[in-house]
Amino acid sequence: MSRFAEIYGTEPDGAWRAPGRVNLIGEHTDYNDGLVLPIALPNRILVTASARTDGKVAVASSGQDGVIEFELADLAPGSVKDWAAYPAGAAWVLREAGYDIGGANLLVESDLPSGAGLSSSAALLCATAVALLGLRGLEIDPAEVARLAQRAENQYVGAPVGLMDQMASMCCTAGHALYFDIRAMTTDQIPFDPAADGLALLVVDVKAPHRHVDGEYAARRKACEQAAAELGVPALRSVAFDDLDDALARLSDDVVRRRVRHVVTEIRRVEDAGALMQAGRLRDVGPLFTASHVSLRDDFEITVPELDVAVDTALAAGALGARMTGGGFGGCIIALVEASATATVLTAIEQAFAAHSFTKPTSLDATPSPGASRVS
Ligand code: GAF
Repeated sequence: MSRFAEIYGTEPDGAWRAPGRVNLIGEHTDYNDGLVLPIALPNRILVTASARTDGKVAVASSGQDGVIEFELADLAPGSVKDWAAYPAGAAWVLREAGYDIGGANLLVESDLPSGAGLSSSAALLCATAVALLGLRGLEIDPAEVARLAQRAENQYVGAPVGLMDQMASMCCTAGHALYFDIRAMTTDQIPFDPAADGLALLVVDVKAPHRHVDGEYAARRKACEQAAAELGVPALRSVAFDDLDDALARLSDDVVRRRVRHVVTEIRRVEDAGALMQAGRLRDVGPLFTASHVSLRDDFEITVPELDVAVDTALAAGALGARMTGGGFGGCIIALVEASATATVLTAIEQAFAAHSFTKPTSLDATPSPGASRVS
């Protein structure tokens, strides 16, 4: 008997997956109406589901004991806590948006490491949303699902995240990076196949305990919004790279000035990286990764020693470029390396971590993978 049938006493009607992501470049730019360039990972959240008609949703997780059940009609922001807040938030937002989702039994499984900054929260929201819609035969624009998932995370869970992770989970395609312009709400699929150029993209989970992540993320977002207000623009995207010095001179606070410098230069780096990748010059993207890390470390101040040691060691061992990826304060680094240097760089990072008495890092398969879909 399947695990689903053991829990719910019935076979599922289907299963839906939504992947995690790694962002190549464009960090903390999404909530500034900027540009991002993520890929989806092979690792995903899988939601197996059967329909119910009694207005109730039950959720179970292969990683947790027990079943949590709630009435759709009773859902209100924050009404379900802990991990089940994400599936509850997906159900809440679909209902708010007017979708008749009836009720469901859900089983959540994951091979996405949580706490590694690979966006397992967005993947859980997206996988639940496509499952709840799919059970009713409803197919809506993937970008719309992403927007709804972001709304659920902002309003139901209470995390002030941008739109990158949900868009990556919904809209990425195999073999491509997603060049997403948040202000224009346009996407381009840029071919991304490091192996074809004799290269490899390493993703290393530095296993750093997340420290104050939520509060620090909200503080960075607030500083950016305050700066935009001070400069009289709707979002920092409106500050042109060529006008950066003028804009910085108009800001009174040195910390805010550095936050702005990160955002404006990072948006320019995404433009440059996208153009280089389109031109087939992937090797030349390496220095942009490194410049992004320096900016995140010195101007945005969201790195931790594990991230800095991993990046510095990768570069010293011959990486073409390396940077922290994701929200910061832990998570993963990415490094662009000659394929032949993969083992050398990974070993160097492991040795450096041992020398610093850091937890042993792990590496992940970074094959650019497709966005959310029904699997059975
Ligand atoms: C987190 C957020 F969820 C994203 O929206 C984005 O801001 C990212 O941090 C930083 O680029 O993953």
